[in-house]
Amino acid sequence: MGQVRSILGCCLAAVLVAPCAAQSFNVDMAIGLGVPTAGFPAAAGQPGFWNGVPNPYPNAFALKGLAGEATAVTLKTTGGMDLMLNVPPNGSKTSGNDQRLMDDIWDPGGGAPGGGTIRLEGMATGHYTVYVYASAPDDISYRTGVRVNGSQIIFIGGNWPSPFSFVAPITHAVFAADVGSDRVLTIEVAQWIGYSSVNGFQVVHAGAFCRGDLDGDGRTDQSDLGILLSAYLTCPGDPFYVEAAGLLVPDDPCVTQADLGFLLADYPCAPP
Ligand SMILES: [Ca+2]
Ligand SMILES: [Ca+2]
Ligand SMILES: [Ca+2]
Repeated sequence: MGQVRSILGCCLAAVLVAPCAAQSFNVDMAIGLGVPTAGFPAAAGQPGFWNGVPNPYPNAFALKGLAGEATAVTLKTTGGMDLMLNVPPNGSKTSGNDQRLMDDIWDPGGGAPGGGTIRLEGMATGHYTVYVYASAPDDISYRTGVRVNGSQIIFIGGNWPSPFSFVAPITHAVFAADVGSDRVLTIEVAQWIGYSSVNGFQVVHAGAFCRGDLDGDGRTDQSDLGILLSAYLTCPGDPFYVEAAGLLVPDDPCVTQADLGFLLADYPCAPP
């Protein structure tokens, strides 16, 4: 089907109440065949709002979180174009939300073999698990070689199961990625066989670097200690109570010596 393609050619100011909400995203690259509905968990098992991104998108696309809420995270893609490929041999096996995610793709090379980059800026620092769907609906021989934040390249593609289900590395691959103080996550199409295809991705927050961070700036420092001390020995309902401080150690909601000890054990902490 190569011919077909050649023709088609957070938290910052804080609210001293809770740490930065964990940042997780569902993103559908290409919207020609629609965008999955919010109940769709895909391979990550992460239901929630799906962002639909038309490509290329060189400006800042504002990503929404799983609850459909606005976030400070933006997405940019390099050149190429979107294709609708609800065609054999793979695309004919999907329908519904599977088809909305998998059968319309971003071809970063624009119809010619090529690579490209998805760049997320403004991410919260921390550990993430990233599910990248990069499998051609129109040819089982194509492979898309993906890496995330400089990881090893994984080649994705092949013969989709029938009835359709998600199987790595045929439909997607799973990457572990750390977002450091530059707050950037990049998903790069680094190599390819035939043509490259990107269907979408899911970003799953897998933990903070600094567990004593109370103001959401990614670090555990004097500011967080100050927040805890100002709420020290308070309980829910007390004037200066801070829930996040009381729940550092979730044994009871009051801000106790256990919470102070937990914070001090993480003090000071900064992302790499
Ligand atoms: Ca889509
Ligand atoms: Ca289909
Ligand atoms: Ca902090």
